[in-house]
Amino acid sequence: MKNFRVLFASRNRHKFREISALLKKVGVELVFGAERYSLDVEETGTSYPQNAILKALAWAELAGMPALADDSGIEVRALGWEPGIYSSRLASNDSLRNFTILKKLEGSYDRCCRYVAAFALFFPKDGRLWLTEGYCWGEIATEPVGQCGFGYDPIFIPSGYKKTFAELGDEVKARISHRAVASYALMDMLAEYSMIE
Ligand code: ITT
Repeated sequence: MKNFRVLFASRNRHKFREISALLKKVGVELVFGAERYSLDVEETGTSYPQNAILKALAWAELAGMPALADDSGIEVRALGWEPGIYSSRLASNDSLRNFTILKKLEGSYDRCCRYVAAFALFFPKDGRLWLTEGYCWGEIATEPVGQCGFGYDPIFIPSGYKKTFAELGDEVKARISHRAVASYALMDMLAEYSMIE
């Protein structure tokens, strides 16, 4: 498969690390957008794909190269699947966001949740836009545990495991996370693309 460079349309370095490692295997060299440009795209969409498209288009226009955006979040069943697309806006930092979820779930037996990620890859040269999505089901822990990962990882226990993503570490997350699943679909599309280009 031929190698090519894609701008990662994001200011989140954790996401960048995870997706770079996943897509490196298929010859994609991701360039971290925030390291090159200063851009804050207002997320006015009402769904993950809509917000991912807004980000991919804006960064691709700025950089004049293909741009990949990730819009993601956590959805908690007992909270009516909130915070969802508002996950990064729930509170001002990661520990407060985790605390907010734990507080809202105090005394609740239903701890079911899922991570969702939507990817948008936009090619400004020919206007092609690819969308993929990934889910990862799990449960909300009773307290934050672990040092790995970022965001909600200290309170997210993926289905089939007894530890949080922050305890399980990069290797497990790279196989089963919402971002990994969205990447698998994108890898198939990229493989096809490099065959016809
Ligand atoms: P960009 O929009 O610049 O990419 P962001 O952090 O604002 O960065 P989102 O708007 O997509 O990204 O918000 C996603 C939020 O969902 C993120 O801030 C985390 O709090 C949470 N999240 C998403 N994926 C996660 C993961 O793998 N582990 C932990 N938390 C995650």
